[in-house]
Amino acid sequence: MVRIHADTHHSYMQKVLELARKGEGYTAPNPLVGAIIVREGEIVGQGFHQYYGGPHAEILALEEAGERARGATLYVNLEPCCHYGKTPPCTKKIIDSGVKRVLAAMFDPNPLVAGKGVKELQENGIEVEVGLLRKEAERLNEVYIRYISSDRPFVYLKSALTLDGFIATVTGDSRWISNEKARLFAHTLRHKVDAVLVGIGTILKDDSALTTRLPDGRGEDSIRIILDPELSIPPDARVINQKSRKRTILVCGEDYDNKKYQGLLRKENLEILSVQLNEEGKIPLKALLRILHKQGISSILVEGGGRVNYSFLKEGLVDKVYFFIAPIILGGDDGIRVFSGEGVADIEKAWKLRDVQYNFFDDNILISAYL
Ligand code: AOF
Ligand code: ZN
Repeated sequence: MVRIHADTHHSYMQKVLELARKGEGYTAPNPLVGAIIVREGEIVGQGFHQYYGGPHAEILALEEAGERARGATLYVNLEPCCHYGKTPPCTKKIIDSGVKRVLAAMFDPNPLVAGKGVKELQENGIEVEVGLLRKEAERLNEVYIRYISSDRPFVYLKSALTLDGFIATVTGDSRWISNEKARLFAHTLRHKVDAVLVGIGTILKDDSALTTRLPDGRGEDSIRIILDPELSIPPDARVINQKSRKRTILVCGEDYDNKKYQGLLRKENLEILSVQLNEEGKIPLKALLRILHKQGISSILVEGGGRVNYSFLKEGLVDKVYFFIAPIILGGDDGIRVFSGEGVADIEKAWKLRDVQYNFFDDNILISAYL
């Protein structure tokens, strides 16, 4: 028997995670999955899940390996599936291939799989181990895990701040706080998520298009969601008039202005979602997220403004934040705060972030963290 050093297992699984990441922006609401088949120290097959509804990573790797899969080890970042979805179960293909051993980074939280995939492999004489680089694998699929095991999408919140914590001046001017490199990164976030969400204030102020703009036309647009309780969007706003493969969802209260509603309905690619407003006349966020989850939206990027940001924070609906801090000072008390509203009185009650990371984009700092 060839003994494989633990470091080697790690580096294969690392490669699996890198492969999986290539599907970012294309597989949702399905997971990011990579697979490698190793036989006597040689990679004989590899694959990753490339797009929603497409072949699973394991299948692509097995196809490449062919007969060489016999007696080999399969490395995969998610427990192989054992159910019929858009594609047939991977477990069956793995068993038929003659693979001897499967190393999976994590169990699949999908209730249709959840341990049953591993069990089936074991019952067919395949040696299975789960847990190698589990933490990294869970991070990679944080969106999928949230989506499949709760009733709301994974929520990212992104903002560009001055050194004194403002997202705009008192007049609402916010162009540009962060530098170009930081803004480019922000567009990769839009590519990554299923939907971006802003309040109507941001549209009225900036006339944002909310599309994904990366060099050479790369990157997918995401669905654009605008919280507009009183349906006050101007009919010529860019966000509801541009060409995009993805739709725009306007969320408003039930007693909208009917004439305007009818006019807007005629716009291509625009969907109006009316919901019962809460006592404060605001869109009930939890209920909205449930509706979006039902529509298959697995991740959302909240991009402000200050009041929308704070509502998400207060209701405990933010999973991860990205703050770009620019070395700019506005001064004074009157600018627009990133979380605008009445804050907490004691430090003890403050929101505390964990797993904080710092990245530098020239003179801008990106702080990313979980709540
Ligand atoms: C993927 N890609 O590489 C793996 C997945 O409808 P289906 O057939 O594509 O099945 C989706 C489920 O399959 C998904 O929720 C997860 O449980 C499992 N594994 N999915 O899209 C893959 N390995
Ligand atoms: Zn599968």
